[in-house]
Amino acid sequence: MKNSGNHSRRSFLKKSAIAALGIGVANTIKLDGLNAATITEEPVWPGPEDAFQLPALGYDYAALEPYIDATTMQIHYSKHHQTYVTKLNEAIEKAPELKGKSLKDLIMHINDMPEGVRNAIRNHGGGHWNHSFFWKLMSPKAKESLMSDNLRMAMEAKWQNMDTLKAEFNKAATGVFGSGWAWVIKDEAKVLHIVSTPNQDNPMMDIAAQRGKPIMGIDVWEHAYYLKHQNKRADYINDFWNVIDWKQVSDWYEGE
Ligand code: MN3
Repeated sequence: MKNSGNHSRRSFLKKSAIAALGIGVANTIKLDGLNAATITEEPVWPGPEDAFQLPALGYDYAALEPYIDATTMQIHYSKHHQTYVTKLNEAIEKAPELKGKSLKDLIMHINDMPEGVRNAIRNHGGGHWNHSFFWKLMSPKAKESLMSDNLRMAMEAKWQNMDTLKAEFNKAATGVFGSGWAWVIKDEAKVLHIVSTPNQDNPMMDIAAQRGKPIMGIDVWEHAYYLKHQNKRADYINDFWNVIDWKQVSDWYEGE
C-alpha cells in the first residue's frame, strides 16, 4: 500500500531524529507529534473517530507506471486528497449537526447544507468522494480485468462499441475547461451517459446539470497529470485507459 522506499526513508529519518535529539523511548509519543508535522509524508489524521479519513490507496505509488507516475500518485493522494479530507472535516466542525452523515448523503444534498459551509462541503466533500472513487477505479491489474456482460450490453446499447465510447469520453475529458472531471454515469434505468463536471462537483450532487451515479471517471485537473504529461491532457487521457479496472466498473454498474 505504502511506498516502501519512502517508508524506509521515513523510518530512518525518524530514528535519526530521535538519536539526534537524544530522546529515549519514553518521549517517543511527543516526538511522534512532531514527526506528524515535519517528517511524515503519509497523511496523519488526529481527529475523532467519526471524522472522514483518507482511504487506503490499495497499491503502491509506482504501481500504475508507466501510465501514471509515482510522484504524481504520491502528491495527488497524500497531499491533494488529504487536503480535501482535512478541509471537509474542518467544515463539519463548523456545522456539527452534519456529524455522522455519510459522505454520499452530504454531497447529494448540497442545496440543504448550511450556507456557511455549503461551498466547503461541495468542494471538499466532492473532492473526497471523487478521489476515493478514482483510486478504486484504477488498478495495476487493469489489463486482466473484464467487463461484465450486463455492462457490455449497456455500453453497446448506447455507443455500439468500445471505440465509440472511448472517442466520446475522450472528447468530454479533453473539453473540460479548466479543472474538473469527465464521467460515465448510470441513470435510474441503468442507461449510461457521458457527462463532465467543473471543479470537484460530482454527478450525484443535487446541483449537477445531469444527475446519475458514476461508474467511471477521470480527474482532469492539471495536478493529475502535469508532472508527466505537462500540457498534453490528451496523452494523459489515453494513458488512463490502460489503468481502468473494468471489474470494478462492472461492480459499480451492477450495484445499487
Ligand atoms: Mn485530483
